[in-house]
Amino acid sequence: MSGGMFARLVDGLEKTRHSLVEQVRNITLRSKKLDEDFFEELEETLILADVGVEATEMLVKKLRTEIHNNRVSEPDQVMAMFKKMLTEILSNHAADAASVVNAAAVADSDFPAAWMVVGVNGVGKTTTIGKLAALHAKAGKKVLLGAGDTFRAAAIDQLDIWAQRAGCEIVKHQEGSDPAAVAFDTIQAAKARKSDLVLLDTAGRLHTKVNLMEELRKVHRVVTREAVGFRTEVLLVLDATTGQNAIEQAKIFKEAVAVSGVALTKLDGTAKGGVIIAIAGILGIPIKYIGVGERPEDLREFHYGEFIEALFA
Ligand SMILES: Nc1nc2c(ncn2[C@@H]2O[C@H](COP(=O)(O)OP(=O)(O)OP(=O)(O)O)[C@@H](O)[C@H]2O)c(=O)[nH]1
Ligand SMILES: [Mg+2]
Repeated sequence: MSGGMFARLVDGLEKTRHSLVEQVRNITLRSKKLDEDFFEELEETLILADVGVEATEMLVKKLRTEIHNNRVSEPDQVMAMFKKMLTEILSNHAADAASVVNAAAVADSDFPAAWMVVGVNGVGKTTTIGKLAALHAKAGKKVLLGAGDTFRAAAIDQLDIWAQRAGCEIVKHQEGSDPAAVAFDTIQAAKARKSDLVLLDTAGRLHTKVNLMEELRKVHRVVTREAVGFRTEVLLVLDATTGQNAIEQAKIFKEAVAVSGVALTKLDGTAKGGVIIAIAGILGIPIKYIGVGERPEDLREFHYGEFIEALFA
């Protein structure tokens, strides 16, 4: 990655760096010894940074063990351990994310692929599809979009604009039509046209609305049944600004449709980026993409090493 790109990542993570890394550093600087007060303060800070209760407990427990085993007594030695631990959590589930949409590193055998993009309203599904389409079209892939959000005419138009920008094709039906039928037609078209990558948009839905989740299952069934020979994946888009709510969403979407990866958007401008630790550590869903801005190049493949370096920069 070029220096400029890394600088943008560092910029995008500024608020999360402040709420997470700098706060923890402050505690280590302030504390005179590694006593109960220290661990309590640490716990509080991690929870405030949206790491979440479960992941925080796991982290603090690990840190205690590590501190004990290594006979660490100075608070200022803790920072390096903390960094190592975050790296471990993020690497656990990222190692297998040599994903199909990793345009640079992907093996040709990973194509053709059909990706269904899901998530609650306004998290950035359509934008993420547009950015992915641009990325892959540029890498020489034949991309086909499916306008599976038939809820609003504007949603179809929005995807259409992305298709034009990326210079790729799109399958669309009228507003109000059955999204499963769009999925079916998109996959048929992909087979006929020998597309490399299908990106199927879906309508935003509240994870708490049972009938809408049922509809999503139906779309997923159509995709998995029809996309024979395609590597099918379900990309869940989560909005980092929603913090812990993203975890609740992920749990429910995961039950409904076999989520295979996460795109965490809007990390720029939020202090709640600590949620990435909870997603990787507790949910165990690989994070494949992060969004740090609205420009196409602000959607980036997630690489844990680079992410940690930018966070601790
Ligand atoms: N700052 C920032 N904005 C983003 C990012 N990703 C998406 N957005 C913005 O989020 C808004 C919603 O994006 P959409 O792609 O329309 O979201 P959606 O999930 O398709 O929404 P629905 O179809 O209504 O459910 C847009 O204004 C995007 O520009 C990001 O990484 N950073
Ligand atoms: Mg949309």
